[in-house]
Amino acid sequence: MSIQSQLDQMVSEASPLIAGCASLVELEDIRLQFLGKKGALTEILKGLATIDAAERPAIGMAANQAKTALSTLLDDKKSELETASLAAEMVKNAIDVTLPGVGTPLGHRHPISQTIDEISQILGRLGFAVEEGPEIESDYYNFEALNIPDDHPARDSHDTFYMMSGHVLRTHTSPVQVHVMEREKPPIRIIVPGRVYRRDADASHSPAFHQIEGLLVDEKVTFAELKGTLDYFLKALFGAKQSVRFRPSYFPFTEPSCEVDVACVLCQAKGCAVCKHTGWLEILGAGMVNRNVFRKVGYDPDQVTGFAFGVGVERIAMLKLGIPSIKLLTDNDLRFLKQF
Ligand code: 2NL
Repeated sequence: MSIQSQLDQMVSEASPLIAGCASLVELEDIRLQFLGKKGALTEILKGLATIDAAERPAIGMAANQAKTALSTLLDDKKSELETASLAAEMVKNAIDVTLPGVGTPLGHRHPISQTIDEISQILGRLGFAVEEGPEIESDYYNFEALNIPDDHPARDSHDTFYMMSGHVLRTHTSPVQVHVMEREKPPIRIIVPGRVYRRDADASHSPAFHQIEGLLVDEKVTFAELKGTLDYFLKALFGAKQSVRFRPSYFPFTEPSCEVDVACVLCQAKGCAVCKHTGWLEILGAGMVNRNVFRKVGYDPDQVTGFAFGVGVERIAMLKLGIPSIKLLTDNDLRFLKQF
């Protein structure tokens, strides 16, 4: 068979193989089979030796044409297969942008902060503005200005943290109210939330805890307004049906003074371990601001009167959330805190 015919035969044999080829690996095999070093074309060209020298250029050209024709078919098929494989890959790895995203887990405020927020919100509705102040105070602002005598047991170093400088860690937030009264004239209507310190540590006492105190000073403020304010506050906090009672008490900074109880929120006043079978829980202390406190800040006690109250935040949080131990609020165990 002439070389030309062999070349024609090679092309017509290879063409349908290339066209029907389904993978790049298979296509490479076909290329080697026909155009590789030991392929069909090389075999055919061995026959050139027996050909007349004058005819060789024409045959050479025909061989090149056959090679180019196959190369073109192979290259076209190769890019066709590559395009198809890329398209398949893209379908397989397609991202569905309409799927819901993976959410970032959200934290929340600590139950103590939640309780301070709720109390501030309730008293805010009555016009009380939030004030804050330093946790380190002089003896004057923590005790003296509040009519707490030099020999009062609260001043004992067993109850109060004293610093080398003679300053104290505030034992209540009252010094903030003293600063506000020194700075501003009545009417005053503020609440002061914050951290306070006492040398106590047992199952129900922590050396650092939170308090909110309230102070209202104006002309002709009466004990009736104290009662109305605290009754509204406790009913807003524990529910409209909540029973509230006022008992006489004593604080150096108020006169007269009282303590306020709510019917036990855990046993509905039936009697339980938390209310020590009395049916009542002591929830805050209050009173009419002592005239001596007004004198210290330069107010005339014949011109202004006022009431003040103090409430422990941990105790409110424990009652509202049904938490049995104060330690749970300070241990920062997320398994516990996440419940609220
Ligand atoms: C309690 C008692 C109370 C006050 C705090 C106060 C502040 C000023 C003047 C007068 Cl500047 N009083 N604060 C008054 C009565 C009671 O707290 O048992 N707290 C947990």
